[in-house]
Amino acid sequence: MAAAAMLYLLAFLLHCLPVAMGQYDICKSWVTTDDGPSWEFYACQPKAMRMKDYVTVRVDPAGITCGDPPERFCTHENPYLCSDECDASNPDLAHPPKLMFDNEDEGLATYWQSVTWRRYPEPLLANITLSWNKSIELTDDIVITFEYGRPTIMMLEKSLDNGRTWHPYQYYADDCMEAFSMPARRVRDLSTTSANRVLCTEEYSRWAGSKKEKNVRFEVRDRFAIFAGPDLKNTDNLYTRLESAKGLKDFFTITDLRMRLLRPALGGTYVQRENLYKYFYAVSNIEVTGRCKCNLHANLCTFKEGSLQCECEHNTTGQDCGKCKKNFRSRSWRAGSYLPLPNGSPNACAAAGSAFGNCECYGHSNRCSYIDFLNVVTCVSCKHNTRGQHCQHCRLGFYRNSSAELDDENVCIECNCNQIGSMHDRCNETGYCECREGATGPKCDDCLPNYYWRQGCFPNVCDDELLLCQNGGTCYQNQRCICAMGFKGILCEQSRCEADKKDCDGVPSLHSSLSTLLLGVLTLQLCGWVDL
Ligand SMILES: *[C@@H]1O[C@H](CO)[C@@H](O)[C@H](O)[C@H]1NC(C)=O
Ligand SMILES: *[C@@H]1O[C@H](CO)[C@@H](O)[C@H](O)[C@H]1NC(C)=O
Ligand SMILES: *[C@@H]1O[C@H](CO)[C@@H](O)[C@H](O)[C@H]1NC(C)=O
Ligand SMILES: *[C@@H]1O[C@H](CO)[C@@H](O)[C@H](O)[C@H]1NC(C)=O
Ligand SMILES: *[C@@H]1O[C@H](CO)[C@@H](O)[C@H](O)[C@H]1NC(C)=O
Ligand SMILES: [Ca+2]
Repeated sequence: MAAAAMLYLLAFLLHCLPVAMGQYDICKSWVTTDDGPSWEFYACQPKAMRMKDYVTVRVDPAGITCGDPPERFCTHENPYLCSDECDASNPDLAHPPKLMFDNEDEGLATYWQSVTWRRYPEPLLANITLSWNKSIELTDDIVITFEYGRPTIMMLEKSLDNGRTWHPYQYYADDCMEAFSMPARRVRDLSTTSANRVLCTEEYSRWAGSKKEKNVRFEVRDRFAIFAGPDLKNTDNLYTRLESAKGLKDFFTITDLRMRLLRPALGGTYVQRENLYKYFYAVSNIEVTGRCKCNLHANLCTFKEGSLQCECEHNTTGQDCGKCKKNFRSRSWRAGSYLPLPNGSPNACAAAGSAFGNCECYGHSNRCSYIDFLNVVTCVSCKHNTRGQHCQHCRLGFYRNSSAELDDENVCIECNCNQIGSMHDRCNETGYCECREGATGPKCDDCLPNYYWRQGCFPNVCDDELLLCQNGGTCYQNQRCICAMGFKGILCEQSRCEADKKDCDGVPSLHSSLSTLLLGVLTLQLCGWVDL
């Protein structure tokens, strides 16, 4: 909360400073032109922040944190003095995950610690997952500080969709070929076309003494330096590249980070089975520096109800200012742009009926056209399956989504009428299609009672009620009777008259019903066996 107040103060101060002070710091300013005073708008972004203050953390698997039950451990420097203790129930000896994000007093490292590798040779694996529930653009290196030695193998993964999907971000190993079958590379050696390459580095995994080298980095600065020069002075070129190189901005954008710790520090030698108390992970700090992604529509980002949120300007709204405010949707939403330098383009949302003729298109079109002979302005090329002067109707074959507003991308739902069962592919306002004879259901993909489905609905030939198969025949899928030996006809109502006349004579006597008798007689007559 104090941080939020600070930000407000900072932003307030910035408003009083001239534009030239920082790049993209302010979203608008009150300027006086020949036409009088008015607002001028600019692309803007929030200040970079220490993101560890807003993170939620999860450590997996359950039971990986040391101290429950209490256990002893020792260090690579002092491998035979295993007197250190981790005890979750004693605040002085506990090492919970939150100690990766605290503010440390000078010289006193506080850290999360894992259990020791007592299950060797089963691998000692741990995941540390950081979630912000907000997209963040990295502006500086991610620095992970390990006490008692850095892992010999680990990898960094990131998510851009709040943890639904994950992607490798960087691989770390003392031997990249052996661990990941990847050649070792250094970020410093990347070029302008490979600045967003995912690589394996050996720089942070070799044993160098646990006190000397504690940090594992994800190098954001070195990647920026490819465009902005070694001292990061040429920010114009960096911003130009971020805007124009496909996928580059997204590469530095995250909502979640995951450290997959795959093998602990070994102290520069092989695993010594007789002393497994010195193998474990201990992380004292995770520094993530970045800014809220607000699509260049906000210069403030505040911590509200447990999550970071952009304070959107330019009449945009949403956590990332990712859409236009209600009544400001006369053209499609667009992110602001760093270009042209130095102030960028705000790409603000426009009110219906302003600046844009008088034509509301509910955000489904960003072009209007004047039709001279009708004297109307009409939206051109309505998207999202809409049509009409204001893109206010659904295209044929679509119907209105009753739970969506007119300016929602999902406003029109496809009818999806069954091609065979329905008359055409249009449907009514509730999505019901018009069915052919015998078909039913909203999409006409079912049959009415007494009809069966076979490339469309056909009336039953036989069933268990009115259209019974006769003479011991059985009804096959309502499509035909399978007749007993000696009978034929749609309902097996006819006797097969074969050479032996006795067979035919026998038929009527087997059945008592009059109708059967008559049918039998009829059949016999047709066959020419009986002269009436
Ligand atoms: C760590 O996360 C990965 C997915 O990113 C998963 O496959 C793996 O099982 C997890 N490991 C542990 C120890 O939870
Ligand atoms: C994530 O942020 C959104 C928008 O601020 C909020 O509605 C939601 O409750 C948050 N989810 C969690 C798990 O914090
Ligand atoms: C946003 O809408 C307000 C009216 O509510 C208007 O005064 C302001 O100029 C608009 N801002 C932009 C960037 O269009
Ligand atoms: C209807 O609109 C709502 C709101 O946008 C959306 O969540 C839902 O998926 C839409 N329904 C269909 C069937 O597309
Ligand atoms: C659409 O058709 C179905 C089935 O014929 C009917 O129940 C429904 O009332 C119709 N909806 C409208 C809005 O006409
Ligand atoms: Ca700490």
